[in-house]
Amino acid sequence: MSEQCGNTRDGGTMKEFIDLRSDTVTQPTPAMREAMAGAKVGDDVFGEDPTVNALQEKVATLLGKEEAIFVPTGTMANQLSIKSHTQPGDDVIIEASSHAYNFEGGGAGALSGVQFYLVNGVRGIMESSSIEGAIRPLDHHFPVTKLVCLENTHNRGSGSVYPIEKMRDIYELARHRGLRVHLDGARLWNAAVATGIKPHEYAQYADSVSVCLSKGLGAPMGSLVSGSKTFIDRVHRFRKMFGGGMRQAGIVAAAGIYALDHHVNRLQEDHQNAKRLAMGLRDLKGASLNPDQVETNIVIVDISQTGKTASQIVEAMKEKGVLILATGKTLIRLVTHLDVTLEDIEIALKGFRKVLG
Ligand code: TLP
Repeated sequence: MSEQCGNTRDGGTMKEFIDLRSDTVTQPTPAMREAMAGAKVGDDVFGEDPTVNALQEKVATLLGKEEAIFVPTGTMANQLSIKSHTQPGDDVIIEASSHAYNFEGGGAGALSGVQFYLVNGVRGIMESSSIEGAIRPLDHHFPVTKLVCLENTHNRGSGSVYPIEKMRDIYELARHRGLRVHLDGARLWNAAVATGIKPHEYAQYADSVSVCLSKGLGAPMGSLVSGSKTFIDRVHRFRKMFGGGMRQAGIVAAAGIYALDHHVNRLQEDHQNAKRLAMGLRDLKGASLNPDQVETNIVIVDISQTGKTASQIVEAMKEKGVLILATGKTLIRLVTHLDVTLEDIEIALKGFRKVLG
């Protein structure tokens, strides 16, 4: 049973846990549920769901792309993009701690028959020179390098933002060498809010961009892939093949439209809460992190100085009513979101003081 708890955003009911495991854990707000209940729907496999169509147009416009297509998850969005850009046997250059390489069940090998060429980045950010070194020579012994995958913000890089100049350099290199670029923009909204750089400005340096509605934006599900009309046509075909063609999906697309209209600017609040959390943790003896490196809503802390494992800290914090995630033997991850208030952060810090301090 939890010892501490905080207030919910919509009316002061006490919550059992402050959940900092991920920004995927949010509950749809009452207004979002209302938008979902009132959505006009149709069969999206026939292209007849007006709400899905409206969402797709909205996201294509926000990203400055010809078209966008609605899919159930960020994983499917990334995997469809990889499938649509490549042939079996191709090489895909990707950063070693990226989501599509580590956390998508080996999908790229299983579904697209490609292999990854790993490049080490700094907090997930790669240099164009490292990518250049990873491109295979044109020789029949080698796989064909076809695609470069970027992630902005970078999950395991503690929500780091890709500097736009680095994205531009990588995109120019890719064009010069005949490669395509896919951007995993599951949290591109966070990058845009943190920097003031518009999503379409980032998206211009990628041939395809996947974005999620179910992370910081707080929708219950849904992601989109955007790109050229020809590319999205290919994705459409593979979406059916992968089993992602949905029917009256407007019910959930409505949550996405609501989230884009109401929950983007407020991400700033999540970033401020993450910063506060990082500053509070820095002052504790057992925690090692640099708050300057917390640019958005993800805080990664090394707790090796406590002499305990991350799993032990996770259990001890649960006793204090705070849920966190172990992302390594001595690493924990904390993510701020729509259902976490500044008051919750202070309560969480109180718990950490007892557990780490
Ligand atoms: N990330 C989840 C977990 O899978 C780790 C999380 O809690 O952070 N790209 C990035 C950068 C992501 O962080 C995630 C989800 C995805 C893609 C996949 O999205 P979903 O969960 O919708 O398949």
